[in-house]
Amino acid sequence: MTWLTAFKDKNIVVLGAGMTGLSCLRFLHAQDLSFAVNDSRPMPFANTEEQTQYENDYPNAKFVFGQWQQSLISNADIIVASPGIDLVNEGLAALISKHCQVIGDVELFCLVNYSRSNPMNMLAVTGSNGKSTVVSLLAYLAKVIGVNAALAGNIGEPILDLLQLKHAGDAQGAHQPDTAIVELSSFQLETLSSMQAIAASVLNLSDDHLDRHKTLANYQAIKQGIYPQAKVAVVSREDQATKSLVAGQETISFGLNKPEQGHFGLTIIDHKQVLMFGDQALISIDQLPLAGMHNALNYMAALALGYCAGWSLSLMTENLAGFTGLAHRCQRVASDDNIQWINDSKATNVGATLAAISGLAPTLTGKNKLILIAGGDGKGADFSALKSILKRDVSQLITLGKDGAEIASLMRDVIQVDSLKEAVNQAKRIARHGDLVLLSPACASIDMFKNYMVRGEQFIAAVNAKEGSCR
Ligand code: UMA
Ligand code: ADP
Repeated sequence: MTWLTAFKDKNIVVLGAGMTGLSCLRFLHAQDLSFAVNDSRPMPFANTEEQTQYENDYPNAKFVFGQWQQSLISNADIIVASPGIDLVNEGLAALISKHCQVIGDVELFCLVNYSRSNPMNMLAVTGSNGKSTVVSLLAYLAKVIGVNAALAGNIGEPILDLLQLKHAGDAQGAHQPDTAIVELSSFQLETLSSMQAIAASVLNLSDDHLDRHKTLANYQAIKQGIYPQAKVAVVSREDQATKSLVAGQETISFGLNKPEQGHFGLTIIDHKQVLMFGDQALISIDQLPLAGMHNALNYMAALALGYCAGWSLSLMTENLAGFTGLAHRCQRVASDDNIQWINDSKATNVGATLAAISGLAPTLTGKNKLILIAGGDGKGADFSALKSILKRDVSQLITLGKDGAEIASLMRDVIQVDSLKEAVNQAKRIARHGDLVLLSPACASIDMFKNYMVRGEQFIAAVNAKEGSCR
């Protein structure tokens, strides 16, 4: 039975009308399937005109907005749930029949992809931090070395759109991606079971999304669910929690020490830290633009995944330096005040902020200070892991947002403010030439901003604004 036969004449309900839901809508419509789209927001579209346009363009879709429709959900044979919808906390799990198949968009992609005679290869990346950096680096390497790959998943590109690309390719004879480079969140992994990736990696693991997953053990188990769906596990020697529990699975590791044959690591040659593959020296990390040991690990993870896909290690290494990183991840903000302003707005959990501080503090010389701006929505995280590094490396902490006070309780003489602009102005007041001001919130932005990009942009705007002063 093909996936399409299994979907024909079934009650299909798509939950959520965001990026994922709309990609499902486009995909199911292209297959001539009928379905409903249910979103609890009264108006998930930009306006009523847009909604009318959708209703006209997709007559086989029934739109139900403003509440979860119980009868729709309890009568569903197949539910395609958007990753951001917490089925348990939203009370939906209790409504769903035990005969209903609950899948995510990535699972639907896999059902379709692997039923084709020439499926796309998949390289899959998860972890608490570094996912977007690693998949973007992989996509960059694929492009420069001539591999026909496309980026998808949690990075903001719904994966079903790759299949549509493939359809369009079929029709028009255009190039289709051979490889899907997929960033997977824990939310997406919860509804995924049919992936057959060439290689997959859990990059690292630290507290995140505990408001939904409740315990670190549960979050870890969900992340670990990526390995049974991959041929090779790419694991970090720096983090036991990333190791594959699949018996006998082929494994390639990466870490900050000298590697064994067939693994990636670091060693010192002529006083320089050099990336190694077994005993083969690849490149010294001072030639690479992404600084910090966390990025050395990211480079190795990307090389290991590309290597599993059969990409030339020497070509990848030659081109590593061409990737200059993503915005809002430890990015320097141009300023003419001799203060180093660093925008790490994407640090939405404790692990990312720890990596930023431990990467940047050693670069300060003499009496120069590190001033940290942190706070926002902590998603239920335990911030206590920050306590010792705050004491060791941070001279002044400025906090804001929903969980700002909790972070402030970790240290003395904290300045607590109500806005990012005020935080920057306080930093301007305190900072002296050569000091470093780091926005690395350890929290999501949604309590105060539309998203982390807007938070980062407001930080840059406040840094460039003329009010406030530095001595
Ligand atoms: N919705 C409800 N009720 C709810 C929650 C959501 O009706 O209780 C509806 C919203 O009204 C909205 C839709 O669901 O219309 C949104 O669905 P969604 O939250 O799953 O978001 P999408 O727009 O589909 O985007 C998702 C990922 N978002 C989340 O997992 C929260 C995107 O990752 C991803 O890029 C996209 O699918 C394509 O794969 C973003 C993200 O923030 C970047 N991810 C989290 C992270 O990285 O920390 C996990
Ligand atoms: P993700 O997609 O997993 O959120 P990003 O690449 O967007 O990861 O980076 C998110 C945050 O994590 C940024 O603040 C970045 O500086 C930090 N970061 C990147 N790689 C790592 C890593 N390997 N370990 C810890 N923090 C990291």
